[in-house]
Amino acid sequence: MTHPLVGIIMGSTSDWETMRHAAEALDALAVPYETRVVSAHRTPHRLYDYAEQAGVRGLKVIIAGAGGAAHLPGMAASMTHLPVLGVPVESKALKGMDSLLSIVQMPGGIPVGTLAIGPAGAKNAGLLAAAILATSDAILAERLKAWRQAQTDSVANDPA
Ligand code: RP5
Repeated sequence: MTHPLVGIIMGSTSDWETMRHAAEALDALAVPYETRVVSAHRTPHRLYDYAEQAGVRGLKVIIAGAGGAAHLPGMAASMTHLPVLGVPVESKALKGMDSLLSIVQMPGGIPVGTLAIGPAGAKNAGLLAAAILATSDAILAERLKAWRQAQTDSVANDPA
């Protein structure tokens, strides 16, 4: 088993439909990751343990997705020095604006790199985690460049 380098955490199993896009981006680049449900509100002790142990266990980046009053990314960031990428999950009531604002508006001193609302944000969180890892992994950097080139090559010239 390859040791996970990225931890994908989310506040609820209901977030997986969004967060699976982060996992798929990491799959495409052969970056090992783990997935966990860790709720800031419902399982605060699980969050504390996860964030405290993440660096010691060898994780390099955490991707945290949550919706509504989305405290998970900020709370995780407060308890680890690892880079934390926050994904605002689209909420039913406020379409994810609540998630976005509660993740992005961190006070100075504890950063969370906040992505777009929903699946695009999750996908980009996976790609950004890979890019962070690629700064110290030349083979991964080549895979990432190839992935981006394939994306470029797939864009049609003509809309019809
Ligand atoms: C948040 O509440 C979760 O991140 C999820 O986006 C939202 C709703 O959770 P469920 O009621 O579907 O479990 O904590």
